[in-house]
Amino acid sequence: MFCFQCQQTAHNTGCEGSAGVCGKKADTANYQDDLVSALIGLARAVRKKGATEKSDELMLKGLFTTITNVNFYNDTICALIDEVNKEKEAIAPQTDNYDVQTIWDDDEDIRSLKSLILFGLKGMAAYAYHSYALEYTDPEVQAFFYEGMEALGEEHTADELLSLVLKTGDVNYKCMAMLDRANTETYGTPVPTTVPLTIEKGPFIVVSGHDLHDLKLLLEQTKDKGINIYTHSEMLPAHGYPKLKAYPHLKGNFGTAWQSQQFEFHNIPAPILFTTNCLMPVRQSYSDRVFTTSIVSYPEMVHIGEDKDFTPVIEKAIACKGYDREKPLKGINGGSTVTTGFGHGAVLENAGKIVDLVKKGKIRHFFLIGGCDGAAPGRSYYTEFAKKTPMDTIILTLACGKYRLNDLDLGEIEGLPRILDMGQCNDAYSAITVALALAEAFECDVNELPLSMVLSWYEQKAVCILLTLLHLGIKNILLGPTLPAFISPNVLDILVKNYNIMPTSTPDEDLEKLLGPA
Ligand code: FS2
Ligand code: SF4
Repeated sequence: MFCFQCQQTAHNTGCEGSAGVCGKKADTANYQDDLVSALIGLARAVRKKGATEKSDELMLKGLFTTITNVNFYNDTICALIDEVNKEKEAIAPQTDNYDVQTIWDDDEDIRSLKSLILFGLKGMAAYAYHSYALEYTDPEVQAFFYEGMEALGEEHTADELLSLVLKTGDVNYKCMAMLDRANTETYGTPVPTTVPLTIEKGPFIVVSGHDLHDLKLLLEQTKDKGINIYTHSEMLPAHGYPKLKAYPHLKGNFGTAWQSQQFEFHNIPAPILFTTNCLMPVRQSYSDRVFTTSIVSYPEMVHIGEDKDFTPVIEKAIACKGYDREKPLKGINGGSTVTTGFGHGAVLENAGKIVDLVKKGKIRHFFLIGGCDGAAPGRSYYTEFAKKTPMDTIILTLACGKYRLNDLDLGEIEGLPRILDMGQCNDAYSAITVALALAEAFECDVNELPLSMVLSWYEQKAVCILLTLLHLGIKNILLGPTLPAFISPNVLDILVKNYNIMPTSTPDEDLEKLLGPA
């Protein structure tokens, strides 16, 4: 095995040997590579003869399956490889697959650029798949999966690959816009919402991952059954959507970000449903309570299939009985509630007020502190950074990295909370929309706004978001806790020269860099 696609890769160079840091075993990693190789074959076939509904679905499913912390189960990966090969043969017989190992063995700059495209496409596939679940598709987005995947199996110059890297960012922007439309048209525009972290007594189910459609189906199936539903990790923003918050048994949020699950789920008296990443290797103390659905799977865990009949999860919740009294859980800074629902709809409703506060000098600066969380000790940087931001600044946040700071009480500026949770990682689209609207209101370039992006990355969705920001010409991004291992020194040099992308250092140093001396 060789894998260096995520932030926690071994020694920040690559996972090799019998298993990765995430717990993915060597044979699983190799099957995932075989799946990518087969998907390149499928892309070649489609580029020759045209796509089918099946090939569209397989491309999204296949790429999503190989994202970090999604799928640990060889049987489902091998079944998917067979399906991809069959579809490829049906479309254009005798089209060759491509051995993705060729990329890992290539010249380091070509490998770096192709990795940016491949990992960006994996992230984008997750967003396209969530849209697809809500019956939203975009032919331009779909076509680019085939174009990008085909290109990975061809020889290209670094310049050609660099333009494909930026095109990945461009198309991902459209993909995130599609998912934003899908979510808001289906569930309503998110509204600011306070979410308790206390678990009420009685049976409950914890729902993790990003798939709002699965959550909605579970809410329907648990209606009036005396079972409460709690979100976990990236599912928290669900509380802001009017059509989801309308369910009275959607009670609150359980725990913090993904990397704490083995500790937080220890002996939990309830089942946990994983709709997407991030699933960690399952510990025995809760292994009879983990359920997977959709793209997620793990050996020996019960998988809820396409019929989405959640009866086994519901029965487990009843059998586990929940806590026998209220369980007051806390955020990592000791807070007992968090807020969410500040997507572009809610924030831009206040656009006039915000512009006014900036003009009056009441708001000096905006920080987007967001992205993935993870286990690296350096990630406490983001908590410290948030705590040190001056009182006349606003923090926009999103994705699971927000658990580092979302229970802090940082006060308000004239009624506007200083921390605004915009949603999941895909709601980076909301942050971009707000930034572009502010640039328009101030009649300036987005890089001239009093706005700094302090981003944390972990898996491949963060890669496609970063590419979108670069495509939009956004400069001076601070990226941590480490730079991606797959970015070669020469490629980094290009990113630094063109975009002034910077690694995070210390909160004090970075705040001074962004705001000037205190
Ligand atoms: Fe967090 Fe994990 Fe959201 Fe990432 S729950 S690191 O998949 O996509 O962000
Ligand atoms: Fe290593 Fe990350 Fe790959 Fe897992 S996904 S094997 S931790 S690089």
